[in-house]
Amino acid sequence: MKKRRTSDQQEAEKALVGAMAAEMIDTDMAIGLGTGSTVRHFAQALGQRIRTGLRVRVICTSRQSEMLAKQNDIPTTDFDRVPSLDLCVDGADEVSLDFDMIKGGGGALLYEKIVAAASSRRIYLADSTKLVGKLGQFPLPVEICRFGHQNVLSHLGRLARQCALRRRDGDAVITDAGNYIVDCQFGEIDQPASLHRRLCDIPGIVETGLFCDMIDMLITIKEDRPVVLTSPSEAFWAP
Ligand code: A5P
Repeated sequence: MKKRRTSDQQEAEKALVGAMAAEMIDTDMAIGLGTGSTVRHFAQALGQRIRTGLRVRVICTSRQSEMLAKQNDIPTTDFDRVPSLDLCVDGADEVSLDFDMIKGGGGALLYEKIVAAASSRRIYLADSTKLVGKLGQFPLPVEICRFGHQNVLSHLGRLARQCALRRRDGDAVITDAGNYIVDCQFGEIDQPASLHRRLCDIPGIVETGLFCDMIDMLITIKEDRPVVLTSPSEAFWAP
């Protein structure tokens, strides 16, 4: 059974996986910098290495990650100057035993997926609360175009058990790309890749938070220590 974690323990786990990822960065790498509270720890540890001589450039996946780069003295670049990345480092909302993920809790899923696709290797960081048998407890974020969103919402409403336009302080959240996010409950997701394709067939759906077959390396926590996994056959958590 999954151990209960206090928020302090969860934060400590995020710091451990973030620090381990920062140790894997070699000088002169071009890196995709993910978004979220786990990546914040990675950025802090990377910033420390940069201050002692490491040379890297990052492409950010959100305004929030641009802020992180700035706060930690991490030089940024863009796809005009660096067409492809050596690796990207990002967090996850859920990781299944099959190494599929739900991402987008922070609303950056579109840029996160673009950056992941442009990276030769992808490292994902997950504290132990993110490890699940099958995806679906965390509502699936789906990014949709604002134009005609009413139709897409009713389409999603027919497919999902529940879905809701993401709001903050009463207003619909607008992503860095200018779209809306819909959070969808599908129950347990048996076939994430086919659900992703089905959703992407709906005109107006820009991207889904299903990240399938994208993990090259998962850094997570086993028995209170950070561990590196490279294949679903190494997944150790209970379904
Ligand atoms: C951002 O849109 C997300 O995909 C994050 O990477 C994910 O939500 C993980 O966030 P935390 O590290 O804050 O849990």
